[in-house]
Amino acid sequence: MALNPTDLFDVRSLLSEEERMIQDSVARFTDEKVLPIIGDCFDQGRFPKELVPEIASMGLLGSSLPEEYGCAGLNAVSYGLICQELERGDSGIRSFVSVQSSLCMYPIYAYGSEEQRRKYLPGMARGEIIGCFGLTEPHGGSDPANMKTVAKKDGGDWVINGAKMWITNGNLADIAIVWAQTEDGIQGFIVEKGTKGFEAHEVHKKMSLRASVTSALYFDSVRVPDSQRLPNVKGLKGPLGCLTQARYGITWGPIGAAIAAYTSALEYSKERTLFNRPVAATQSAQIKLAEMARRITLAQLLSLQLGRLKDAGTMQPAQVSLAKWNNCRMAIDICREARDLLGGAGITTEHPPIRHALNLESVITYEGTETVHQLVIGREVTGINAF
Ligand code: TGC
Ligand code: FAD
Repeated sequence: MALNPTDLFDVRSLLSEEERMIQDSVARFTDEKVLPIIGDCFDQGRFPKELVPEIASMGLLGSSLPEEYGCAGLNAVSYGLICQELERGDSGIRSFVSVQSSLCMYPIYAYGSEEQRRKYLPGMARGEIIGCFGLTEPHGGSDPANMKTVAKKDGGDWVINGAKMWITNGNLADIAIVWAQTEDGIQGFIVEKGTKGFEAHEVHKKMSLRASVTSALYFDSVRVPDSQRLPNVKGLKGPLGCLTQARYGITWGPIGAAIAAYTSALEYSKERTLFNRPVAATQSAQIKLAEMARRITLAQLLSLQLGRLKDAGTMQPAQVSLAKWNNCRMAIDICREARDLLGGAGITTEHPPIRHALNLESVITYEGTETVHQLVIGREVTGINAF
């Protein structure tokens, strides 16, 4: 029996029936709603906000959080499959879901008060309240411990001053999870849109993640009551704990981007006839396609095992770093190679490889650059901190 070219090791057989159903329904959404419009969205630099209600109604926002907050209560593998199928459409759509779920709903759930959970989570699950996450600052995102944004206690309030850079969803968001230095270490605050002194400015001229909103956030003596502070965490482990959640999903997402580019190159090279035979009949094209299939297979198995560890409660941040590094590198290499196999046709957004390759320039950079993740693994195996 012929093997499935996009699942050579039948990884799907390792999924539960519920996980397969979730994957299929998100795959259908991507095929029917995302793929027909996404090339134009990318050209126009437009995030397709009109898709948010359906994304929410499918239970894809905060999908791993409990049902009592209006969420779907799915396992980690299901969240991964959601990310994979969304990113087969576009990294910008997956980014929207990652930020909302792992970087905004997760900290409210994990570090927030019960009152904050009830106030925000159900509306966020319905897509009525959109969040963004402000950690990175203009002077250097890889070293968030060197944070310049400060929050000072003033009576029962906090006054926040500083700036955040490259913030996904910034201009779309109704609330921002903002990390600031305090006398007690780094703390998180929920800052609502419209709070005096808080502004978001969209970043333009992007050549990557064009179907996603990216912004700079400014805080000029922004006053929030203590009830907007996340009370249950202090220190860098707060934001880094959120990053572990988001990075986990990002290990899966690029598999989807790679599958989209590989499938496109496979089909194109079978149809394109040069020197009296299909490009796919040449040894060099077959080696390229085989290499893509090999690397996708390894990434699928890596993320699935990572998901099983997460569901078992034993996943370690260094394991997430290895998978984020491996899978982003795998996907960007495949998308560039697939672009090459399409020749000139590969340079337009009529075909997906170049859009995915450009998007992956962001994905390999955000949530910790490739170098940062390599150094995390270096630290793990040597026991020596090179940062
Ligand atoms: P370090 O001394 O290693 O750790 C400080 C404290 O944090 C704990 N910790 C973690 N906790 C949970 N998850 C992790 N991944 C953790 N890594 C560390 C650690 O145990 C310690 O806790 P405690 O209790 O001892 O205080 O901190 P460091 O300053 O040496 O930093 C290490 C480094 C470089 C790895 C870290 O700063 C880092 O990861 N830098 C990269 C920053 C980054 O990834 N930024 C991402 C911003 S958000 C984003 O990009 C969103 S894009 C979203 C989208 O659109 O999809
Ligand atoms: P820098 O930290 O200045 O790094 C510059 C270079 O130095 C990189 O090549 C890096 O690998 C290298 N480097 C760093 N440390 C070392 C070292 N020790 N040794 C050797 N080389 C090193 N952030 C948020 O907080 N929220 C968001 O929603 C968000 N969304 C984003 C969306 C997009 C489209 C992009 C592009 C970024 C987003 N980010 C977000 C920011 C992202 O997390 C940062 O860009 C990333 O962490 C890197 O920070 P930086 O851009 O300041 O680069």
